[in-house]
Amino acid sequence: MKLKKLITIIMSLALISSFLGCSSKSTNNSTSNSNQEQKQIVLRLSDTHPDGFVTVRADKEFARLVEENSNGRIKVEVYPGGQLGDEKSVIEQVQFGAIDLVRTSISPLAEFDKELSALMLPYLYRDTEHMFRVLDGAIGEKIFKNLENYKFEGLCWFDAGSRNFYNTKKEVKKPDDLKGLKIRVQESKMMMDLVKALGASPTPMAYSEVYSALQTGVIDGAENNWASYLSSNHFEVAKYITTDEHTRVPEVIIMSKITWDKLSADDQKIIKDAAVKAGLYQRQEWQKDEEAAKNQLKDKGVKITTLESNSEFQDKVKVLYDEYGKEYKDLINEIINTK
Ligand code: GTR
Repeated sequence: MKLKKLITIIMSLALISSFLGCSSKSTNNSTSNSNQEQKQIVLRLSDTHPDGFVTVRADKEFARLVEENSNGRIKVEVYPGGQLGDEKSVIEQVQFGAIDLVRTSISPLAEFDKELSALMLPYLYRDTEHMFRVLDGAIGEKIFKNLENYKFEGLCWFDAGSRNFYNTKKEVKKPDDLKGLKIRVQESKMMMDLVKALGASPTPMAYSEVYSALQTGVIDGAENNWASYLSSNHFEVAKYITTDEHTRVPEVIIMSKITWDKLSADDQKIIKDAAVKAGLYQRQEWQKDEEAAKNQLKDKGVKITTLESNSEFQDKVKVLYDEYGKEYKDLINEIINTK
């Protein structure tokens, strides 16, 4: 009996002590886990361009600054090369919070917030400086404010130069030469209207599919800036390019409003400040890369048709100001009048 009682006591003590030990351990664990959870934030940023491209370098600069200014607490993982999907589908995922951030051209984004179309009208800006005076000022701020209604938080503006037409078939010297050509455009209504206004037939398509579509003749041409024309290797299959500079389409890093609203005001500030700095870094790098791309393309035997004047192209696309201008007349005038 005595022995049995002793065993029972010993077992009960062992059980109590193991319970206490366990619970205190698990309390410790859960406390440190929840601290950990509160502290560590991992965000995913998607970019359609490949590693090494100027936008991806700027994304990584953004990630570096965020990590540095949060003492390693906030990490931005950069996914280049469209690993998380094509631009339009990534924007959708950012909208419902499945992806936190995307660096994107505003062309596909304008499908979500129509007001952005006004920022990419053909021949709108006098030059890069004019464009950034608009975007870095009150107009850019208003645009970002409006984006919140579509569940996006605008963080910064990137440069993407101006876009030119290129094709597999022939030299294009005037809009008429584009007649009958099937030209790939971004998934954007305005880009389709622009190509139609010039007499060509637009085919919207994801960026990743353009190379093989050019190669197989599904399309005859496309349009883009110098750096993308080089990095996508489109020049290998479409070697006729014309310097018509039909539009300057700014680019952005945007965050999902769902992610943004979960962050503390301090963390929001860390992210916003880092993005603005990364934007300035990107713009400097852009100038260098754009020039280098042009030179490399010349060396690679691309046939560049340099227009002395693009006034014929300008005349043809004026109709877009009628269509889009009605709704955004004030905004467009404000842009034009920005000194
Ligand atoms: C590039 C832009 C990309 C993508 C691409 C395209 O100039 O940087 O974000 O929009 O054009 O034509 O799809």
